[in-house]
Amino acid sequence: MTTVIKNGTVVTADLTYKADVAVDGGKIVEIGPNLKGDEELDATGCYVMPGGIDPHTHLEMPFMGTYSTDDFESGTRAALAGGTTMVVDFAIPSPDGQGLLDAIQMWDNKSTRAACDYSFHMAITWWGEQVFNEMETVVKDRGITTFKHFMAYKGALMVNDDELFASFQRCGELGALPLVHAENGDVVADLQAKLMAEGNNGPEAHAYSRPPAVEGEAANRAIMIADMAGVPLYVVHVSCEEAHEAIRRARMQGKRVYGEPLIQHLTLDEGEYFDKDWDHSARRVMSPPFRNKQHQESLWAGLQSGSLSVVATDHCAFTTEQKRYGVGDFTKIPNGTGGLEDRIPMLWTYGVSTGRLTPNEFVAVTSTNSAKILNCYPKKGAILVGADADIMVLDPEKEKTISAKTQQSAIDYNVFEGKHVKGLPRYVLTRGKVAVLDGDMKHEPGHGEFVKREPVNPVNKALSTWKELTAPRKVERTGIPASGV
Ligand code: DUC
Ligand code: ZN
Ligand code: ZN
Ligand code: ZN
Repeated sequence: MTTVIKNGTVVTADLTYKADVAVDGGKIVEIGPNLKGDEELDATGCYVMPGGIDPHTHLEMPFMGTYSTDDFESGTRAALAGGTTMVVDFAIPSPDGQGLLDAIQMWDNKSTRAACDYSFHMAITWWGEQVFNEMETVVKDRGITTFKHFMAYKGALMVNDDELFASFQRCGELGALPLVHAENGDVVADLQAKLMAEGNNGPEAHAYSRPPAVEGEAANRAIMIADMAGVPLYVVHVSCEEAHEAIRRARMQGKRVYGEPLIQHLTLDEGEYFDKDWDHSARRVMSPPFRNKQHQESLWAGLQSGSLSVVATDHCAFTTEQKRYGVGDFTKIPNGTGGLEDRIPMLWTYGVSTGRLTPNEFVAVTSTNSAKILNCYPKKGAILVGADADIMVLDPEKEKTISAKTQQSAIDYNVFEGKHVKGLPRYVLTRGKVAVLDGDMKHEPGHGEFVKREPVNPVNKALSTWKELTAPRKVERTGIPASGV
């Protein structure tokens, strides 16, 4: 059966043109004028775009004494409702020595009810020979080519510099890409203890315990360690100028470093933590925390200029009841916010409608760039014959006010509550299956498939160090030089 999306304007990361798009067997089979199909979807006045890819989610994640409430079923339902057709979640081994393959098995079990396609990043939460060896199987047999490292969450998920350097080098050998959660976990732990000792136990103290310098220091450190290991680097949830500045500088030096801001940091600021009731602030506790307006401007500038590459959500949704585990001790508030359903309409409203981003740039940062960096392009992130028919038809005139009452997520609030958005999906197709039809959910739990990825990444070095790389110097120690040096 052929489905044709008719009369729309195709918008990709680099082109805008009028065409119909025909879909069959889960793939795009034809793009052109006046196509005929068994089923026709009218896209008059709409943009036909690659479905969104969210490169950073935590569905049913065991974390801080509980599990994030949106699982692969409600999480991918929320994704599809908001025009996202692929999520990349994190398989996280328990740091007490769980094997990588064991953890993947757990995430395989969690993801059976996914309604859209998905892939995994692998987290490195401890280091040893078993991890070193299993990384090869993870890359070659499981098609997981990205490894995440937490530089924060001391005593839990955090890894130290020796472990970072060892793992980054292993990534280099395997053609894999390391990711970092860049925050200095030692400094955070110390600031948390001081704030608690002073009686600052409310959610606003969460923001004070993780200032921008904590993030900037870790981003710089990770970039330098990646350079020494000769691997590219992907910095997740870049929230502030200090981390962005490190990424910008690295890229200017020829290093392949990618930065990922979140829709939350782009559109919500630190005011959410102050002079608000406990529940309001605690619901917005995530790491890194929301920042002030200057940091937000830095992130928007990065998307415009290309120094930041993709927009994600870090979707990690906890109910109000779960957030209340931290009453009297902000360090026990489960860290995380939702955003899967809202990322695309929020970015369109605050990014494209304001003139900050062009529609093509919007497609690049919501979909195509992730597919390229994570190496699943053009299966994903493309409107091309042969690509998976993951398609979002965006109606720029359709509007709504975001509310927990109408959301797909399983939690009881929404951090964007009350925001008016204009630019919503009219249709969403996941591998050819219509999952959203004029606002009605037609998704099918279990339809989602795992997306395998191939290793590819090139050696990464600052331009200034390429010489050493191509012609290693052998230093002969023949005594003290007669002059100079
Ligand atoms: N930050 C969060 O807020 N939640 C999940 C993990 C993380 O790093
Ligand atoms: Zn993180
Ligand atoms: Zn995360
Ligand atoms: Zn199906």
